[in-house]
Amino acid sequence: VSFVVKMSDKNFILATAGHVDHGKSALVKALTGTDPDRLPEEKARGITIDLGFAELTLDRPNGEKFHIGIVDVPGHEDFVRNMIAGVGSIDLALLVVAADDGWMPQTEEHLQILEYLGVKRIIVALTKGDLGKIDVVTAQIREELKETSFNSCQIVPTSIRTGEGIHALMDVFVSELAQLPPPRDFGKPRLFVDRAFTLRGVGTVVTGTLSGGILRVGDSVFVQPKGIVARIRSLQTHGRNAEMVNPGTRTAINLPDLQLLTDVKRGDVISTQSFEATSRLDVVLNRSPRLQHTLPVKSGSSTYVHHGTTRTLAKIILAERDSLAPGESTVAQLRLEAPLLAFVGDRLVVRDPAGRHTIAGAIVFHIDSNNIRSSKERALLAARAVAPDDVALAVWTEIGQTAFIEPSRLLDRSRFSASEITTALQKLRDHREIFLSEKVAAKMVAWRDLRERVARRVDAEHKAHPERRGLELNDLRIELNSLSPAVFNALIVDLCQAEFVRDKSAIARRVHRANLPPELEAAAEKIRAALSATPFDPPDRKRFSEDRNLNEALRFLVDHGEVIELNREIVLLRSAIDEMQKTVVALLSTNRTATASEIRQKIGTTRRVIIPFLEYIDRIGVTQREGDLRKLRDAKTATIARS
Ligand SMILES: Nc1nc2c(ncn2[C@@H]2O[C@H](COP(=O)(O)OP(=O)(O)O)[C@@H](O)[C@H]2O)c(=O)[nH]1
Ligand SMILES: [Mg+2]
Repeated sequence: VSFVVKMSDKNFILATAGHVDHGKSALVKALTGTDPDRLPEEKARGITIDLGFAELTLDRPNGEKFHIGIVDVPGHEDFVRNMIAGVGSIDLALLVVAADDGWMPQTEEHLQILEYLGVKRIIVALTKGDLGKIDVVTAQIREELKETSFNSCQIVPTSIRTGEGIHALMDVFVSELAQLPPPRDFGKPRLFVDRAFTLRGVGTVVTGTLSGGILRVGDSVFVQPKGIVARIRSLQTHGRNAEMVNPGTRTAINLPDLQLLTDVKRGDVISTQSFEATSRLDVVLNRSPRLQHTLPVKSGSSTYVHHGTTRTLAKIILAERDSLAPGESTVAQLRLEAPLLAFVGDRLVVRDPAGRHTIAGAIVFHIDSNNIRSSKERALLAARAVAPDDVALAVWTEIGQTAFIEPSRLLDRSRFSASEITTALQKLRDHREIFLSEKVAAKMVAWRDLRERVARRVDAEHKAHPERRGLELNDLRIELNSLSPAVFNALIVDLCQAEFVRDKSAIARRVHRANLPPELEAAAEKIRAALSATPFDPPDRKRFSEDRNLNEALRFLVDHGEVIELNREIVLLRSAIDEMQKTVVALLSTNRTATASEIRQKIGTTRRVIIPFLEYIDRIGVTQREGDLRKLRDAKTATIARS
């Protein structure tokens, strides 16, 4: 059978939910022809233990196709952990309630889990319709869902015995999926591994539901949280090879470089970027009002935190209270025993430390929570949990709590794309809320403070040293050593857009003109006199560094180009250098080449001076060294010199 996936096709993931024995797996088989119970133990016991998978392709009246990856979950209370792993990145849930049994404990628990995970839409299949009581149970389900966001969901009676409702259910799938946006692609694919196995001749294969972005054959991937690198040799979706796989697709990845279990196992995350895993998460923790007769969750208590297909023990620290009762929500920090690759906006399920009851849900609003400084900042960030799709809010609050940040790293671990974040940053810049350059984003108030601090410092330098060209950048860098080089450079560039200029290694007010104060004028005269007495063989520079005034005056003369520093010992008047250079050019224009000693004699200087001098004119591009000889660097210089 040739199978072509068209652009107009859409991929979605649907998962079952509901109490054990209510007919979930049988319904998946009736819908798809695939028995999702694949393990021998499942067949023997007639019960789903682990996740099962099937595929359903449905046509829309408009010719579009929906490819639905189905995840069948276990209903038994012992396997809720597996159930949570199956419903982590789904678009639609099929809540199964048997007509002969009605609403049962895991119907309830699964419903709460779906709510905690932010599932937006469900369909109820009222199974075993052949066993009666459809009206009664429909009324019961309506009553149970009354206070939830699913209160107007469709309830479809089905029976695998009579075939009733199977096609009606498919029609409802189509009408529901037609209303859903396609699974989000924000350029950060994550595949939460739900199976990892080895195939003979193929090697290690992992499977999972792909979310957040696209995977392609040949991609380098990271196995998180360990960060092991591997390459995708091939990709499959529902048994068919694919060059690339879209989000919302059941995906099998062949990663032959990896060793099963040591390198990769269920619960790991495959990503294409080397994101860091984190052990501390700031979350809004909420407890369903449906939880009755349960004890409050106490601050400091141990719990299981479920994320994607993994779970880890975690301590819950409530931010503003000692305990949390059903129906309440609060800001909390999760201190995880093992790091997770979590994104801002991710949803978590919290269970008791024995793994028997689901006690809360959580929305991650900040990762690496060590950075948060005050409870005020925490509250500001927590607003994200209320509006998880608000990229402007996310960006603004992130900037608010990081002094200076590289734009490409801002909210990299979030459910927003790089371009959404860039657009939000540019808007903030246009409104003058932030300073933004290629390498730095910062709150405008913080940036202005920094700019003013440097301005004051430059002004002080001008006042203290009017003879200097400005404040040495190296000195400033040391004073501002808490800034990263990128921030420092951005700051200097920004200052030099307006009132400031860079003058070699210093920064100065644009209007600043260095001048010698009267007390240094005499010292400068002394230096000029000493240097011009023997212009080609000047006194050692040390003579000018004994005295503070001489030192300052010399620095001024060097800054202004009146004196040239050949090295630590030798300084010459520019007029002397010019004359020496003219002599060299004239000599080399006629002779083409000359030795250092010939040049020295022609100029009438000493060995001490000639070598640093020649190196200097080499450096500035007048001459060029060839073994023991010097020649002019280019013919043009020679021509100009001759003419
Ligand atoms: N009479 C009747 N039995 C059903 C129907 N659907 C499922 N069953 C039976 O209910 C039992 C449990 O079904 P299963 O699919 O394993 O339930 P699950 O635990 O929810 O996956 C099996 O013996 C099925 O044959 C139905 O529509 N009518
Ligand atoms: Mg089952």
